[in-house]
Amino acid sequence: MDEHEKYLFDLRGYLVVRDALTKKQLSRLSSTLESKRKSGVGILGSDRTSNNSDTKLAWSSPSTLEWGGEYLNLIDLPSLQPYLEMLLGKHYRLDHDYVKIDSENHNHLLYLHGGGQGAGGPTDLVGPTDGGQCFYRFSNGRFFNGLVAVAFELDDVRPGAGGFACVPGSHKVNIELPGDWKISKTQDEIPECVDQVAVNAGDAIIFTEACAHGTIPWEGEGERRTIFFKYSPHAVAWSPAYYNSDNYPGITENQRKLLMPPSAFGPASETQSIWAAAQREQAELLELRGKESN
Ligand SMILES: O=C(O)CCC(=O)C(=O)O
Repeated sequence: MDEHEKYLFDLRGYLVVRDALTKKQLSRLSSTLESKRKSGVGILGSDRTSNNSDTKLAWSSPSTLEWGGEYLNLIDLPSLQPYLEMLLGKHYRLDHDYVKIDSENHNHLLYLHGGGQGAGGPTDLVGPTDGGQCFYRFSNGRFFNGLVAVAFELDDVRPGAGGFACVPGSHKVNIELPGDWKISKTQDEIPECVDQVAVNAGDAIIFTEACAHGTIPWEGEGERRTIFFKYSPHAVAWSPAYYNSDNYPGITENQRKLLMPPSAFGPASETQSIWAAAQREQAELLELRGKESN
């Protein structure tokens, strides 16, 4: 992350990393997604507030990581790692991931959410309290972010088409976003302070969830397919559920670290044995519950 990028991220709350994905990665991610859609998979990953089962609450949210291959490579993509480390600190973790499709048929409202210092207000979509988990600040020469999103774009998003939008600079604002600016049903209703961010397929938008942002109703051709991977510092979680790295055979040691649940130590070597013990205990508990119910 060079000096210009640091300046722009601090100024605006987001950055576009051009060609974050190679052509090969883009094509593999896209074809896996299409084959999943064809096979009728309903939920394309999740923000981990939805679960597959009642018995394994912490570890059962759907994830695009279950699709393997290039989706696993997104966990610690080399083109993004330096940015994430600069924005989140050395030890950070993947909090949740999902795919979102914008098209004529999925024509979302622009619902601006987030906002620095809890400026989204008490009913903010990013958290029902004050949005405090999605903090942003820059002090002592470094960035602090509660949740950093990476939006991998699989399609071109032309100016005026729709897609990611934000109120640049709002990650530092101290006043709640005016209520009548939060929701726009059509592009004509969008307040002037909102910027639409045009991108090419393969680009990634990195943004802090502290920046008031949302999706502009789609008026482009075809679809906008976006894969979101969202990261937090090691001790912070947005999602109430977390990953079980054992679900993804073949992942690297570094990827395993990034899937660790939140803790004060994060994926430091001291914590690995505690996490392994917690996993063993969970497995034992589930086995006992299984025996009880038989
Ligand atoms: O469509 C987008 O890029 C914005 C998504 C969004 O609002 C979010 O990730 O919280």
